[in-house]
Amino acid sequence: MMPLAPNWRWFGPDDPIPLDHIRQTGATGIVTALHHVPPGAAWTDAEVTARRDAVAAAGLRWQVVESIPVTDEIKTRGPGYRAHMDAWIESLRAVGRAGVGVVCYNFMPVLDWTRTELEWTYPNGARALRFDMVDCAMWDIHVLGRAGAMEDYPAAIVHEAVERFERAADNRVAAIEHAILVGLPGADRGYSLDEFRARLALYDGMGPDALRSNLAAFVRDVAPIAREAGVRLAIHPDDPPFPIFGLPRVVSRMTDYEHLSAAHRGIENGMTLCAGSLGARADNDVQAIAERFAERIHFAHLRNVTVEADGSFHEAAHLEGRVDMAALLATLMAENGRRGDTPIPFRPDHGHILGPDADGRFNHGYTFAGRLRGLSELQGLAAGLRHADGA
Ligand code: DNO
Repeated sequence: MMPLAPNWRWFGPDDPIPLDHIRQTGATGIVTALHHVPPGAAWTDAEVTARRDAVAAAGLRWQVVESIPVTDEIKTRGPGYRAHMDAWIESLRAVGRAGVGVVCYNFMPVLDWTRTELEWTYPNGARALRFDMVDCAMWDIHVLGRAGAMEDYPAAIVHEAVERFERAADNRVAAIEHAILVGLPGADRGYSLDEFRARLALYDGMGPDALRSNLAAFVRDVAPIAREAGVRLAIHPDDPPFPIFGLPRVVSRMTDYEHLSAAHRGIENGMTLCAGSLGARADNDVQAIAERFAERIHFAHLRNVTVEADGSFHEAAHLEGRVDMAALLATLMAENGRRGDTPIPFRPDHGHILGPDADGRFNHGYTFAGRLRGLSELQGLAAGLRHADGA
């Protein structure tokens, strides 16, 4: 067993949590992106190396790019496709030249990760992110007014959504909309309701097969370039890992990874094992996915999740919830040992809002104390596992 490389996500100079505080957490690597460059535009060598050097000046190393945004133009192969592809590839090459070895990306249509509640009070008084199936259905049916929305949820959820909407205060509905469309960091951008509708229309008539074949084509185009550039690609799973708002989802389950790895066998066609995203569906066995595709895991997001009876879920503390973190860490460290090259970078993914975080200086999901708790627990668990293993 070989230790993983502890990383921390930093949103760049605008992140309220500075690099010198991150360094004190025990993280040695940084996960970041040029968040100020608009999606679809190329990253220049000058900007990439400046960011790398700023991270290095703080005593840390930029190990993972999360993410170079893959635009809807690329995902749909619509107008603008070629220009956005060229830019994506140029950015990939710039990252490779700067010596950053892993690029995380996703293929989720329109929305990046999605929650309906940003500050759900956890039983112990901390606050956590939550996805409420009924709130999602309520907003979809009554506010977005999407054609066919009612058919996309089980009858019991629709029934509850209709009832809840009758009683719901306007500001509660507005808070749900804010959480879905603009509240979360790391997404390429936020949307107004009209912009969101226009984006959804880009996918009109596109089912999972068409999106899957666009993803396969994307991977076949970029993987050989990544290899040449010395970069490993790490696709992030859908979060949540099921279709929402009528949009297809193709990176949610074991079978999706089978299709994906068949598209390009080279190891540079890899994945971000996001335990919390994959864990948010009760029929996903996260451990089985990790074991089956261990050699393709180039980056890990470690966090945990509790799935509720109606399919809603909330973010649990890192060692609680339905993912067996000890088993997962053991698998990743064993894989590290087999590879014997650069250790797999991981980051404590998300954290609760804990005591001192309440001053509000964080991006949702990316608190200081909450993630520090997560990182510390994960590092402690990893040390214990290695001890037990005699390493
Ligand atoms: C959320 C993140 C996502 C992730 C992208 C990767 O916390 O895991 O925003 O960065 O989906 O492209």
